[in-house]
Amino acid sequence: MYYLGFDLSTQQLKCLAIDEHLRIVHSEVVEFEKELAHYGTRKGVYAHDDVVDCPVGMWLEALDLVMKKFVNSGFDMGSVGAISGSCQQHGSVYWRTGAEDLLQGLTPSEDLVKQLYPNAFSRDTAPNWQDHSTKVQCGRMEARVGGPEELAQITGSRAHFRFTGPQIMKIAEHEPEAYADTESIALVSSFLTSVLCGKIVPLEEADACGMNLYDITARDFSEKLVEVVAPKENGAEGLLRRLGGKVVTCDEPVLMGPIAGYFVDKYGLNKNCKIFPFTGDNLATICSLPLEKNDVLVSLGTSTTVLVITDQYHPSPNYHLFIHPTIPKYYMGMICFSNGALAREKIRDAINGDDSNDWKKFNDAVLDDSLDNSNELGVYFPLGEIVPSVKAATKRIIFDKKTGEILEEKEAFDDPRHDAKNIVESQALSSKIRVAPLLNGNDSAKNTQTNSDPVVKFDYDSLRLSEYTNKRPNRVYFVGGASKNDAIVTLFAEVLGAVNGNYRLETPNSCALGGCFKAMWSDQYNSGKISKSTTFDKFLAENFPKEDLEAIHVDGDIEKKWASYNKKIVPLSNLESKLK
Ligand code: XUL
Repeated sequence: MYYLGFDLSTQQLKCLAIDEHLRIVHSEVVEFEKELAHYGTRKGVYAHDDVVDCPVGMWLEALDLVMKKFVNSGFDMGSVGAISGSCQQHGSVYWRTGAEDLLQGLTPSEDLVKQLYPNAFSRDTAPNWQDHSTKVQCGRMEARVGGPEELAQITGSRAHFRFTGPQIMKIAEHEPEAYADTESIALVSSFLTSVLCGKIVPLEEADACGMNLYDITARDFSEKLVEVVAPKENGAEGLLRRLGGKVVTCDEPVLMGPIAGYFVDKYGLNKNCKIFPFTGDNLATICSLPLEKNDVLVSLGTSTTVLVITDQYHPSPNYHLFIHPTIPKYYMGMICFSNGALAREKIRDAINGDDSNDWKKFNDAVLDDSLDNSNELGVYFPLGEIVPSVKAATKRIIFDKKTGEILEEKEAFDDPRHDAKNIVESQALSSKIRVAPLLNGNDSAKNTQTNSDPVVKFDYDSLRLSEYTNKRPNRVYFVGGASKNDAIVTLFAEVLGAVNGNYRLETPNSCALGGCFKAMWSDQYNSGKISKSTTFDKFLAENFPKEDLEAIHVDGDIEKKWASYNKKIVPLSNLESKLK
């Protein structure tokens, strides 16, 4: 038996197949700009000023094309047991009245695009997550509930341009005819699930948390927010109806249906092949790894993204909380920093004094124990930062090791090698601090509790210092370009201080793979092949091919190092309070 996982991202549609040992056995991809060039997208989107959107027809063509590639490769389509997948988040697809009939009447003699596009849609395009044309709408949503903190409390995020609620508000207002002609609004994830099922299926709950409309604690759409998006006189009930009323929850895997006859007749898929709800790409990423509560995934790309598995609902306007796509009562925290590799590269180049791009000197400095930076701290934000929410700035300080007070601000450290150590340290420290309120206290860290326990302020939180020093991740997983750099990853691991180890791995396929794993677990759970007590995390803990994970060795006395980095928390709070 095989399991398929799709990943409909901005630039491509990928499909992976795994076998029952969770090994990838086949993969196909369709690159939008290259292979579907007649849509004229650049990197998969149309961008005009602050509006960024994607043609829905291109996605339909890509689905047929990727299926054809699978068949042409000789892959045994009849042995696929179940399908799930991952899609770019926040985008919305507008099904026109009568779309369901078109979906149910699909015939294998024509391709999807011919049968559905544009007839099945009241808009040709779906807003893309890079769109930033909804400032006015975001303002209204926050104002309706009392501000960004209140909106984050309800929906897990403050208002964001790309989130679906503000996007729908704009469309309802600017395109009233298209809106009136819309029977059902899908997220990209529920759109693709619907096409595969040949019927319109509900939104998936975890991905619905990326809309600014879903009340995470009440686990229902927020009436207030639905009303602000489509005011009563304009059809708030109509919006709820268009959203399908209820989402499909993530408490248990819910079968969305067997695959549509179209795919059976055309590509030889088994008529019993099951479709399970697709989710958002970041949510699928956490399904691609054996992540448990308090585990943290650090993606060291151009920017740094930190994902955390938590049972603590502690929202903040500075990050996002989503319902976990596969584990009941858990959430996924997503912290997106804007500064990452770019900022480190600037310092690397300054130390090298040339543009060789060589990391040797930078890395030597990062790992140099004789380079004493115990009373130094630096923040390096060549781009405006999201967390903390401040303008572009670089600041270096010398602080009092006893009190954490800032003694001196410096234009430069005497030796630029200090910047190398300080940037990696402060980037990691910032991650550690933002993750802490989402972690459970950890007994093994109790001995580091200090007698004086001052209140420290970060972002919207004023918490006791011990709230930061007593919280350690269970495991930390590193992915992304800079995770290959031993020096950077080792220092990050030291500062984050995981209790049960640090790992790194290459994840070119993580979103699609998360879809495969979800499909396999859902199928086995639903068919009784595994017991109902085999939750998704247990399933992966037992079955994940562990040889794919590389353990990161952290030298020396971890507890001592952990304690020394904790001494920088108060000074960092003082330093951040000076940024605007
Ligand atoms: C997440 C986000 C992006 C897209 C990329 O909030 O907007 O990561 O999901 O596809």
